[in-house]
Amino acid sequence: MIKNIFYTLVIPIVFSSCQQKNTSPVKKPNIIIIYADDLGYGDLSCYGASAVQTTHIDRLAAEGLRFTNAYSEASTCTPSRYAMLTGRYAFRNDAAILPGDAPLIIEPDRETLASMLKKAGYTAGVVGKWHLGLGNGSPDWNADIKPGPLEIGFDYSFLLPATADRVPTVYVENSRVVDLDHRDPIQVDYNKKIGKDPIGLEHPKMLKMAADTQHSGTIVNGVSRIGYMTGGHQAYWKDEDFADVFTDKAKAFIHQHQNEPFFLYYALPHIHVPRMPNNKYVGTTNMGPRGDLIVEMDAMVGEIMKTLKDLNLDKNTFVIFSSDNGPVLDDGYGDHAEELIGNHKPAGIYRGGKYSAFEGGLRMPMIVRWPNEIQPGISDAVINQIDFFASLANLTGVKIDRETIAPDSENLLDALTGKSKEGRRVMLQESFTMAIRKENWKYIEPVSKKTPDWLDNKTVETGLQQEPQLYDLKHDPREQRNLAGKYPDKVAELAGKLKEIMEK
Ligand code: NG6
Ligand code: CA
Repeated sequence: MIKNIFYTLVIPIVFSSCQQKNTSPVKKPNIIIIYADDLGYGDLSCYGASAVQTTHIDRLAAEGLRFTNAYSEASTCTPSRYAMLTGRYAFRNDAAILPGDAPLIIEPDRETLASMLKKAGYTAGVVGKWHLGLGNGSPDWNADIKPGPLEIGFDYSFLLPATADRVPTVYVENSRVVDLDHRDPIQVDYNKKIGKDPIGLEHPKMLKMAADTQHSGTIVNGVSRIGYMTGGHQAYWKDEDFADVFTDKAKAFIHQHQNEPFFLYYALPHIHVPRMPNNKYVGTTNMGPRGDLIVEMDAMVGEIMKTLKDLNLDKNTFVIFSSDNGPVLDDGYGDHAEELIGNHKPAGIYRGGKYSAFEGGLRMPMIVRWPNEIQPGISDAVINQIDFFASLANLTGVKIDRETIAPDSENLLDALTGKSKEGRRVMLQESFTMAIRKENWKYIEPVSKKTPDWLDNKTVETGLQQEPQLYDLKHDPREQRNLAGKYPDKVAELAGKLKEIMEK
């Protein structure tokens, strides 16, 4: 474990503002981060959507604090998650979208949200999409898969190892594949076909949904995936069951730990591709699977809130709802997301989406609810998910050595709980380039190539340009007017600040 960590289990100072009359410290809140996948700023009705109704999340917003300037650290999944769990910018680790057989990228001696909260007496669990790698090299899926969440602070894990569109298509509970028949061992390969299982490229007629070349590997549940696998057939998941399976696991964790402070990182696979809602939700919107999955996801949030209420935990549970990166329509499968979008604006007024350096890729829906401490309302404080670490350390009274632990996380507890409108002044943003937001100014670093090859034939606006870009987010939140030519001094200042932070 990292040295120089000083902490205390008693938290009277932090909770002085909410102490009861007898001055005994208030019970630590449970903490739940509900983290959606590829859900955009405009995808919820409480953020202005009308083509989909998200009643449970809207209730969360009505009873909590809804943010308008909240950010994921990156416009893709792995870096956003790395940064949120470690409080460290992901570029420092070179974190990028991982294949499904990548090793764990969080170093075992690095403090995580889970290991930090354990020092305050929390039991930590993760249920859902992981995508931070597992094991040391390419994991042996037939043995103990270590290191994983349990080696970096979690007490329990139930995972979809990478993404639903990547093999292996099996659940991993703690260190083991669930329901694995050892007579049918799993092998995974990201370079070449292995075994006899059909692949999308050779058997397109077997597919429920058309797929692009990158998603034309092994067919599981009628859907071809990225990568190849053989074996493990009994352990295959069924995508349409995700909502029920993850809801059961999350509820079980809450039930089991209802009498102690717990931290649950609930990483929903929704609404990432392949989009395959359960029959209960098919047709609940006119937008096809992408819209229907939003409704399914909303119901999953409702289930968690109901569980908290039933157990009388909802007043003292700090629930954070957000997403890992902006929205995308065509992400490799023929699910008609583009044709059926109608007037719906997945990124709200913002430009770009998933993979983009523009705001649509990074500005996230974010709602917090903790009735004991948070007044309902709307906040425009700038806050990044990377700041959860230092803020929650402050909340729970864990002292962290800022040189080594969560070095890029800012303690914004007052902003997070609505007691202050003051958020971050400076923030880096990652995509296929780097950007920096300082107050209302945003600078995007130029790059030599406009898109990675695999995005060439997609309608994704990456925001990558060969020229520097400078936007005034206050007067031009849609990033339409590049002011780099007009304000070279501002460009130099922000480029300098970006470099300084990156070299720190
Ligand atoms: C991309 C995949 C995309 C998605 C993404 C990760 C291709 C063409 N596209 O490489 O489908 O899986 O990785 O998404 O392979 S994320 O939300 O986990 O970052
Ligand atoms: Ca994502």
